[in-house]
Amino acid sequence: MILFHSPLSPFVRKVMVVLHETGQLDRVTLLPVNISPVNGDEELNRDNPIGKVPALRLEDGTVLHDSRVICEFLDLQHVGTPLLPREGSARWRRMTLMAQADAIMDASVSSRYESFLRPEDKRWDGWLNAQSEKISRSLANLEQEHLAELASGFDLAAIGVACALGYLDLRQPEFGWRERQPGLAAWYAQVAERPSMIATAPPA
Ligand code: 99T
Repeated sequence: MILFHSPLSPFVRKVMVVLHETGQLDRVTLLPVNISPVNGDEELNRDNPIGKVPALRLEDGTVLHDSRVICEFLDLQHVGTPLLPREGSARWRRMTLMAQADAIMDASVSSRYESFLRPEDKRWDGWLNAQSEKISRSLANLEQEHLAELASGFDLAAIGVACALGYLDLRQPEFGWRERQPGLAAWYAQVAERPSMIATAPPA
């Protein structure tokens, strides 16, 4: 299989962590893409019309996107403990946490594009503040409501949250999330030591 890859993308990182955690790394060849929302990649656009990474091209040419679809696909391809409950209310709770982790990444990526890519005279502080508030509310909610769930296993939801926090460290270190959410920080300090997280850490 071929994975359209960028080492800085937290969405790609989720997929890479799942490949590590489920022992499927050798099934995938990485295809590096220099990704920007205003300067797409032709081959990627052909496979994923929305032009975003990650996308996974299977052996038969079928292309899967986005990251949540790919992670769930990979979770059905190994014989170890599933990384997402297959049924029941736990499945929907974990999927909602996965979605929340992705939404933190979306808000942070939006901030990155607004503050880095958009021409300086067109930048909008109100937009940046709103993204920060989304992230703050989500992190506070994770700390107050979901820490025990996160600590119960490194599944797709926990992988998503870990990759979202890693991305905040990469792109918004000034956000200072650890001071605001010490419980989440303690949890993250532990999971960041996992070989899958170390191997997929974005280059400094
Ligand atoms: O927006 C674009 O055209 C290009 N952006 C991307 O490909 C980003 C890379 S993270 N990917 C996504 O936004 C994927 C989101 C999708 N819902 C998923 O796969 O889950 C770039 C981070 C950075 O450069 O800082």
